[in-house]
Amino acid sequence: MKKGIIPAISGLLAGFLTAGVFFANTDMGEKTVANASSDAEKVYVPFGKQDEYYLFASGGHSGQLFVYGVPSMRRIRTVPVFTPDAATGYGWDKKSKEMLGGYTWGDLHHPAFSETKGEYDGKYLFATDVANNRAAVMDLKTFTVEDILNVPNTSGPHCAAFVTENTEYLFLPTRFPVPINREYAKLDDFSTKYKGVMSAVTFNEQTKKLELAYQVALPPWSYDLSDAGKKTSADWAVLTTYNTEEATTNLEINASQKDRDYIVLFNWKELEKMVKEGKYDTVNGAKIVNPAKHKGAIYLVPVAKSPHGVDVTPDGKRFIASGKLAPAMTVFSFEKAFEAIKNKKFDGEKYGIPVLDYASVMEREVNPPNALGPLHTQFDDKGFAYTTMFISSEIVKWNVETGETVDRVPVQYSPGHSVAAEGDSVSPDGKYIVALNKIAKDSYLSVGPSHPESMQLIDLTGSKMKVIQTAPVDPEPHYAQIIKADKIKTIEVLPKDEKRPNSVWKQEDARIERKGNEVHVYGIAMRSKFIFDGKAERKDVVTVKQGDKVIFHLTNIDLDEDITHGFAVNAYNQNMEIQPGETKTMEFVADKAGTYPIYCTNFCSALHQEMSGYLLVEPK
Ligand code: RUQ
Ligand code: CUA
Repeated sequence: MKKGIIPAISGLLAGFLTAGVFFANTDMGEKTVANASSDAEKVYVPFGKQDEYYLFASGGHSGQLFVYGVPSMRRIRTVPVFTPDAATGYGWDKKSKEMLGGYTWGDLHHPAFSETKGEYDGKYLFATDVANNRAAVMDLKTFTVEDILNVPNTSGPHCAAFVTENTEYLFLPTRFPVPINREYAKLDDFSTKYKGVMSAVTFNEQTKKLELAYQVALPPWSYDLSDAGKKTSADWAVLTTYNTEEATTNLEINASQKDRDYIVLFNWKELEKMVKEGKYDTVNGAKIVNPAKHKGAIYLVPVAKSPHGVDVTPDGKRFIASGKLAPAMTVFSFEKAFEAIKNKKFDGEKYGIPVLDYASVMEREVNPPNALGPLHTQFDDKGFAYTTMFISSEIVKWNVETGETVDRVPVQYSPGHSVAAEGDSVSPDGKYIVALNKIAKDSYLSVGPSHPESMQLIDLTGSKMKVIQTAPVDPEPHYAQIIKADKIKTIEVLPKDEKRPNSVWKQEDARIERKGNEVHVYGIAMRSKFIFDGKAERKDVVTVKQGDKVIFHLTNIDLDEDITHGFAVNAYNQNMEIQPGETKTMEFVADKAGTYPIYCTNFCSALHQEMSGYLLVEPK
């Protein structure tokens, strides 16, 4: 059965993987040097003009999302998602503080746009947190996070997020198997008590909430990368696995023992049906499907050991796996897989899940000469695939139909992912691809031992691929998605809504109400003052007693583009931003007596320095 699986030259390659970056590119030909004039023109976006695309890059363990313009590669925004951010006060105001749930960091991988009929629809962006098992949704009207969901029974949803063709689900398979409910269990009981839980999450556009729909108890393996099917394969999705050896220590060696791991191929429509029919166990409120008990939705496809990326072609006909420890990409056919399932071409079972016969599903193994460390594949509009080579530091362009290599371009250095314009949709644009490099080494002015990493913009429109721009990114770029700029419809000013709870729109309505030991301030921020009490002589002063809970509800009544106010309480560790037309709430206990200046942190007018007031806390 193992015949046909790419021979693993794992000892050698494993050595390259760890040592790879040191020789990366030295034997791969010339270093890319942009041609100063013609390339500069291609990336120059003159003042008054805008970039053609937005690129949303994962901020990794900063827990944030970075927004760049393409082709200029200028960073235009940092959107805090899983980590508090002083620049926007994210994590201090009531809503964001509650969403973050006490966590002070996150590890954001793999952003994914919402889709309609397989096209990015420009409405939402989803992301997951490998550090603390969360999923988030960002509203692209405001570039702010709407909801964060804590996902139970899972640890490190690296293999996410990927959305189905009409954003029915986003899936979060686990990287680290853990017992259900993360209960204590000895590592000796790994194979019986630990599970690789995959979660199906839905997003409700009305309530703007993420919800856990169901989970699947997969074998106790590590799930790495994933992709949803498209068109004829739209009901299906694929995940790569590693450590099917079930090693519990020294994974570097022990998780690479077998010649093969698997791709999990599953039908989410079928799973949805099973859940509707009650074919699940309820554990702590989560509906968990057991694939050994309820068959017909999940299959395993053998693949060369320790695969990393798996990517579905834009036409939905194939999925391509890349191997960290195999020097090749393996092309599989969905159609062949469906046939094999129909004809029960199985090669045994694992944990009750049928294993499909490799030769019946595999179409070809693609092995470009001297290309080492294939990780991820993207696509253009002409049937070409672009695979990043971590070890040989290049992007290889190849023909999906024939497997033939057509072009290759060195990048600086060690690309993990790359991202093509509209690359994960059913219709990639084919104009640009950006290499997301893990190592920038000598690319920028040195800032000491730790360097920023880099993203390199590659022009795909000429006869040869060409690097035409580079931008630092810090920390390392995990994944990114690129969307046509005109698909995103932001709002510049939040609508004046007099019925919005706690909002105040007229200065005379600003007031301070005491309820027991709670002090509620219904105030206004405007150029260039705070009004907490519209009837008081000193309208910008709040006086409370030590131990009181103070609740500020502040509305920015400047309905003007880019007039954002800040609200900070000096020496009280409180800070938030209030965007034009927005109402924000901040609450804290005034446990320190004394005199505390309040000031606006966002430069908003010539008299911004005058936008201040006082919080007076009378001693007990
Ligand atoms: S992974 S370098 Cu976090 Cu996306 Cu492949
Ligand atoms: Cu408001 Cu500065």
